[in-house]
Amino acid sequence: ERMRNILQQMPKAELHIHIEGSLEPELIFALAQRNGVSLNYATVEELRRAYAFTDLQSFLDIYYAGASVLLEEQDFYDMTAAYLARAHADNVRHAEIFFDPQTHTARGVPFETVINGIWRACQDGPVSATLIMCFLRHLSEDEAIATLEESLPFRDKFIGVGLDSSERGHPPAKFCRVYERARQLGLHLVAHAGEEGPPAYIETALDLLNVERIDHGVRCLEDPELTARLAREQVALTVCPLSNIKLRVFDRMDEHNLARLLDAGLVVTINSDDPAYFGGYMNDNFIATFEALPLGVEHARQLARNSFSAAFLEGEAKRGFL
Ligand code: ES4
Ligand code: ZN
Repeated sequence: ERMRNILQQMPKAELHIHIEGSLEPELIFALAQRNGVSLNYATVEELRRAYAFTDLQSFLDIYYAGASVLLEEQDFYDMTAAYLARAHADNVRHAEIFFDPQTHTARGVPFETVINGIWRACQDGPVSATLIMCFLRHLSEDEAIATLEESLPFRDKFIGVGLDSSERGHPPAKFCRVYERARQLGLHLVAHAGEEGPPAYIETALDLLNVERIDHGVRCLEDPELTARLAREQVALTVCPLSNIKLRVFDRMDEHNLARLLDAGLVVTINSDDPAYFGGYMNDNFIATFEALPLGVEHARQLARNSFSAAFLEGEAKRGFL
C-alpha cells in the first residue's frame, strides 16, 4: 500500500507509448459512429473480448483495425488529449509519443491531418509532450523514405524517428538508408528491437541505425557481451511490462526479467506501450511490476530518474526534471 502510493505519486516520464494504442474501445465506437465507419464488432464488450492476444502479430491485426476509425484531424486530437489527461493522472510529467503515419496514409488520410491533430493536442495538453514518428517495418524501406520526405514540411513538429510493427523477419538492417537520412536531419533515433526478435537485432539497431535508445530490448540478457555493452554505453531500454505479458514475451509477471536488467546496470525505464490494449497505463505497469518482482523504493526512484535521464530533453527542461 505504501509502495503503491510512492509509485503513483512519483513524477515520471513515459518514453514508449504508441498513440494509436491508447485508443480505448469506447472511443473507437464513438469515432466509428461519428465518422460512419462500420466495425466488425457489435459492442464495446465484444471488441474487448477480442483482446486475447497470443503474440505480437495477433495484437497488431486488431490494433490496425481499431485505428481505422481515425479519419479527421479532430479524431487524432481527441485520442491524444484523452491519453495526455490519463498520463497526467498518473503523474507523468513528460511523454515522448510514437505515431504511425503509414497506418493512416495507406487508408487515404492525409499526413497533415494525422500530425496536426496529434501535435495540437500536445500543445494544449496538461503535460510536456513531444512526438516520434515511427516507420512500419513490415513495409519497405522505400515506403519509409517516402514517409520521411512527406514529413519534411512538419519537421519542427516531431523530434525523432522510430521503427515498429512486426519485428521477426524485418531486421534493423533493412532501414539503414532511411535512418542515415533522419540522422542528417538532426532527428533523434530509436527502434523497437529484442522484443520478439533476437539480441542480434539490438546490436544492429545500435551499429547500423545508430539509435540512441532501444524500445523493449528485454531479450538482450540472452547475450552477456551485448548486456555488458548496453551497461557500459548506458543505452536506455524502454521496457513495457504489461505488454510483454499480454504478448507472451514472458508467461507471468514474476518471470519478467526487469529486475535482472536493473541488476545488470542497464538504464531501464517502465512504459505502457499500448495501454488501451494491454491492461493499463503507466501506474498500472509500475504496480504490476513491483507486486510481482523483488523491487523496493530505491528501484522505484532509479526507474523514475532513468525515465528523465533517457528522455530527449535538454538544457533547463532536463535539469528541471532531474
Ligand atoms: C507495438 Cl508492442 C509493439 N511492438 C511493435 N510495434 C508496435 N506497434 C504498436 N505496438
Ligand atoms: Zn512499442
